[in-house]
Amino acid sequence: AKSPPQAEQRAAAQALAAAMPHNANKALDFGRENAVTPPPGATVSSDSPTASASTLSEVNVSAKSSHLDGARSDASGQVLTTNQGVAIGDNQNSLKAGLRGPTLLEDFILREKITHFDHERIPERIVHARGSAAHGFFEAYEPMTAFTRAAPFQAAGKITPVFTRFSTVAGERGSTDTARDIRGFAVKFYTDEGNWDLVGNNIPVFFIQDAMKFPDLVHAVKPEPHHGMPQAASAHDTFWDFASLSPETTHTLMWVMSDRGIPRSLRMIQGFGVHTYRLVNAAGESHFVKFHWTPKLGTHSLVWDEAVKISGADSDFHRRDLWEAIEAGEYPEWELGLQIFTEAQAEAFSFDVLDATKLIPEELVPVTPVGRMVLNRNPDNFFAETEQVAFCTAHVVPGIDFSNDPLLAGRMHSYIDTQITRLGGANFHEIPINAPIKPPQNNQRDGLHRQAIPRGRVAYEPNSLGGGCPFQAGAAGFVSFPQPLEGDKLRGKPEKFADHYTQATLFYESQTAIEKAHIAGGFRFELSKLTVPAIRERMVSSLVNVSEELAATVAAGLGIAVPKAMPKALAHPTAPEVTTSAALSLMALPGDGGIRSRSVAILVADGVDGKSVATAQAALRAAGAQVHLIAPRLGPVNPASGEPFDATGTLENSPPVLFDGVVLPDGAAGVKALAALIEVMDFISNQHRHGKTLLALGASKALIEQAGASPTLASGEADPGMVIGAAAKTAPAVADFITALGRHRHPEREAG
Ligand code: HDE
Repeated sequence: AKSPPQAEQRAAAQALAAAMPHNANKALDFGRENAVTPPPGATVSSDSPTASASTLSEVNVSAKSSHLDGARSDASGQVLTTNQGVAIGDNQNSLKAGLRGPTLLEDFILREKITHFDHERIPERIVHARGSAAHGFFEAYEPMTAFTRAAPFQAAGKITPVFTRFSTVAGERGSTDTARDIRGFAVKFYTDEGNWDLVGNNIPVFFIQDAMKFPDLVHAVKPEPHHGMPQAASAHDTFWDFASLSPETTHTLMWVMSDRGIPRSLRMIQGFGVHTYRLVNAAGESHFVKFHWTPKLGTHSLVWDEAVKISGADSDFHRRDLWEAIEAGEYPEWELGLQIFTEAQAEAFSFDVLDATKLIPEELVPVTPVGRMVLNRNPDNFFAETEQVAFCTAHVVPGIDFSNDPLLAGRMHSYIDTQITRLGGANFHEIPINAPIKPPQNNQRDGLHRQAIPRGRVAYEPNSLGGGCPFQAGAAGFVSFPQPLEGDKLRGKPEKFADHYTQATLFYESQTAIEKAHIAGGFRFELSKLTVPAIRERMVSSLVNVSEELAATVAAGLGIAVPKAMPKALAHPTAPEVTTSAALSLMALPGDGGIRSRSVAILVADGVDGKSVATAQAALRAAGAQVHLIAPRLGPVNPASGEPFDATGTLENSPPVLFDGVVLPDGAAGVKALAALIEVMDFISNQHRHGKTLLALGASKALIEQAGASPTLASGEADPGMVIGAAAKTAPAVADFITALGRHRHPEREAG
């Protein structure tokens, strides 16, 4: 039973949680001392089309959030019970005949507890098993009524709650976050007119053109079936065997081998709907559309050596980054943009818009920004929300419709079908995270785990006994776009689908020199892992059709001669409209040059100059970075003068790959202590090697020298990512460091 003090405690805890929608302690790590917002006054409901809130965290009180309230359970102040609600007296000991005697079958409390435990696991997703998700909202900039009647786009400022899940594709549920892979980017919009799922990826094209090939693709990339290796990796024979025999994969291979395959953060990836969809307006007119999500923080990636080491240091690297940023009130944000085009435009393109291995260069159809998505609330429970959320491309609302893309067609079937096994029956739409805001009304009945209790004796339509209810909505409901069709029933592909290389070349030629080098490095690494040389050679012969330069670089890295070009399926493809497109480079979206939410280590030991630590820490926090004081051991650090301060991490538990930059403070004694440690040398040389930003203050310049990290580039120019500050000039040096860190990385170092 609830005692009054417990009830009071609970009320106080709830009031506190409402007053501080994000975690104030975490916010401090991100330099947000003053960012705690007052308790929200107004609530935002899906019924108020132009709802506005004065802070982003207020929008947390969204229609979906309150809709989920009924399903939330909170144990504070409550007594422990069985699943039947019976209070449990002793949760430590099973029921026995004598203290040393046998345990009794009668012990229903033990049996219930163990039985439930035995059934805790559900099948993981066949692909995209590893994922991380958050709640948030979509806000439309302007009404898009000329193009679509879809609820989220009907008014400027209109708020629609969303739940967004990011994922890797190949790895199992517990696999590492920084594997080289595509990232899933799936958004569930809880619109006023039902749920709309935009189930996309961080790469705008896909490996294959027809759903018929999907099981083969997935079987090829998953761990090889005889020995179950490798985990979360495409660097093995079966994947490249399939890929090299299916040249339609080439364009997407280029993207995955680029730095897009190893993002720095899920908050720094683009998202794409991939397929051509349709927008349909209230008059029933249709336009084709491609969906683009653009991250406010810009697009940033890891380098391969770093990604590999992060896998060991923190295999939850992306999940933790997303969670902690949201906890701190550092809400990630994306702009939604649309490429809208007509059927006539599509006819004229050199490629087929129904082919998911092709993109539409922005030079042909610009991306129109239409709204923003902010993720501002972490899930309450990983399993209930992130694991049980069920996306499906067929979940659309009036105003959104499909194209004839044959890959999309297969997805329409697959997603619902797979949930029936994964979530144990046809009623998965009733799981709170999947339920639309307006409760569904229809005559579907029964099935495993049914939650709703439909009333009355009518479960059919048409009916008179139920007054004809629920009744059809007619034109107000979903009406499929009446696209005229013609043609014979047959298996095959349109001709332009056979052009497998033009856009792979477009992508490669649109990259900067350093990105091209990384693409070659990606292919070199993956192909070097193969045990069958013929597959290696076949793949390189395909790359010759993309770029002779690329094929030659990869071949040299593999120690083989450049093979003859693979014969093309289409000898004379239509000439492309553009041969380079700036938007295809990761450099096209550098972000705002700020360092908000970047992670910086200050290496400290007894005897460092406390003032230089404090100055750097304060300036970095003021700029929004997370600052970590990394020492040889935990506990207090005694600076040369002034008060001791606590280390927040150790050289052992916080390796260099977890940080975007490092600060080495002044202080002769401290520098001497750090100089004696191999971990410090390793820290500096890894940061240097991975293109990170380094700051050496005063005496610590010696550490940089000892670690062999040169302040000059091979070209003889000063390294823009290496800031050496003279003693007593800490503040300007830290300011330079902050500017340099805003570049994210200094790849020019790789030239030598
Ligand atoms: Fe998926 N995909 N897919 N896919 N996909 C699944 O659905 C499938 C494709 C994507 O966070 C599965 O619920 C087929 C393209 C994401 O829960 C499954 C084909 C794109 C997610 C499935 C494709 C995607 C999935 C596995 C080719 C980018 C994770 C579990 C015809 C536009 C969603 C599940 C989440 C998940 C089938 C191709 C994105 C088996 C048959 C192209 C982001 O149904």
